[in-house]
Amino acid sequence: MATKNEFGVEQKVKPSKKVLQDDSIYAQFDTDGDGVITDEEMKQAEEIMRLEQEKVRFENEDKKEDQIRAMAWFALWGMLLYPAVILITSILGQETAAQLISNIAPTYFVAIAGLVAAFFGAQAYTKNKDKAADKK
Ligand SMILES: [Ca+2]
Repeated sequence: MATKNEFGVEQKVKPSKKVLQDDSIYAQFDTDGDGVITDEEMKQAEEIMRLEQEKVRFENEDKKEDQIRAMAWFALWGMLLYPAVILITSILGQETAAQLISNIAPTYFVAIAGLVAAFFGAQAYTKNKDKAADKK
């Protein structure tokens, strides 16, 4: 916007009010719909966005924990069923298979034990970390 003053010099005139462009994505912050976005409404919008982010973060954390828990259970069940599988193959007369599975067993058990230990270790660690965070 430009107008000429009494000396004929063009001057830019500031609009007295700040106006949002048409279809502005920030128009939604005007919660009471009076066309004015107050500092209060701005703060509210910020707070809402912060809470939503927090919620997404918690949900992701929750999913991750479920996944790890399922994996730990799967590993434990594998450990429990391992001897049964050896027995079954033996009963079915698959002596070679039974022998092969038995040969793998030491490696398998050590690996699974490591996995489960890591799981419990991580659990204990995060629990301690949460406690320390609460104390702050
Ligand atoms: Ca408003």
